[in-house]
Amino acid sequence: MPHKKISLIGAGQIGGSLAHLIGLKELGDVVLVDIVEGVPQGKTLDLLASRSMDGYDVQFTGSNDYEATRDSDVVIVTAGLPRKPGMSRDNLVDKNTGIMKGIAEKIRDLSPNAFVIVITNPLDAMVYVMKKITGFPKHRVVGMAGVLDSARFRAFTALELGISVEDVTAMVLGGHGDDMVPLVRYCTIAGIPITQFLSAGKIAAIVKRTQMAGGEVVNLLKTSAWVSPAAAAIEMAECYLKDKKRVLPCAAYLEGEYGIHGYYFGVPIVLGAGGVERVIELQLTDEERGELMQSFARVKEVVAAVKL
Ligand code: TXD
Repeated sequence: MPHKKISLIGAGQIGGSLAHLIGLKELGDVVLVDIVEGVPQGKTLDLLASRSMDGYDVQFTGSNDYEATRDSDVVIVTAGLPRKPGMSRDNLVDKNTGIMKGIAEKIRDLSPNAFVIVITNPLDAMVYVMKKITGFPKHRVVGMAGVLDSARFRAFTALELGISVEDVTAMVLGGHGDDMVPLVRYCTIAGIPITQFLSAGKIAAIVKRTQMAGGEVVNLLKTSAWVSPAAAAIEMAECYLKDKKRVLPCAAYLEGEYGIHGYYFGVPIVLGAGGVERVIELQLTDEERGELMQSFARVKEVVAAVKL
């Protein structure tokens, strides 16, 4: 069986981690593309050398020419400017929209059958740009945010309780912004509701820390996180490549679900070989729905700033 071809547009912090994880999991051959000369080529050489120690055989190619991505099965996009301290994700919309449009045209022309995962911020707007410019069907363009945000909620809960993160489940929906919505009712420890372990105050503190977790890292690192975003996107890519049909929170294109039409928004989906195979509509309380609509209002504002 020939290896799948996975192209990574953006060979920066997240791009490099994506490439290494793809190798370790032997998900496919990797093409790294960046505008900075030497970066994809240098990271490729480094990755090629790691194969014998990590015991995997995939090919890595680094290029500044998108031609190297032709006929990709999966394309993961991190190209764009990350946040600096004091910047909101929305501050990136103008610059990253221009970058995303150019990339989307290349993906449309070179890999018309690819499954595309967008990571670049502001995520809900950038994945929207990707779909509009490529013209790909909604099941083949998805945004990575909720898997990372839910992982952060799980990490903070596990730390608070001194338990394995493996037994914590969480569902963080909505836009990838400070008003994202951790649905506490759907967060459990080994199936037991989190409310049986933590007070309302402690849970509220974890919700707040989750919502601000991206900025917490930026303030410390002076740039965005990269290990956990890469791990989240690879979890999604693996679902597609191995037809795992997992239920994950992702930015999916809605056409009436949750009362939303024509936008990307973080919702639970079934992710398999058909891409976004299904959007799952949860039964929500009025309070939960209100929080989600508040988050959606923010998404609409950011998308309104996009000039296609
Ligand atoms: O959960 C999420 N979705 C977020 C996303 C989590 C963390 C980071 N988030 C965003 O991902 C972040 O705000 C940025 O918008 C992207 C990428 O973050 P990263 O930390 O990887 O940024 P880098 O290290 O600056 O890498 C971006 C690379 C860099 O090497 C540029 O030279 C390259 O993108 N770049 C391009 N490559 C190809 N083509 C074009 N046009 C281009 N423009 C820039």
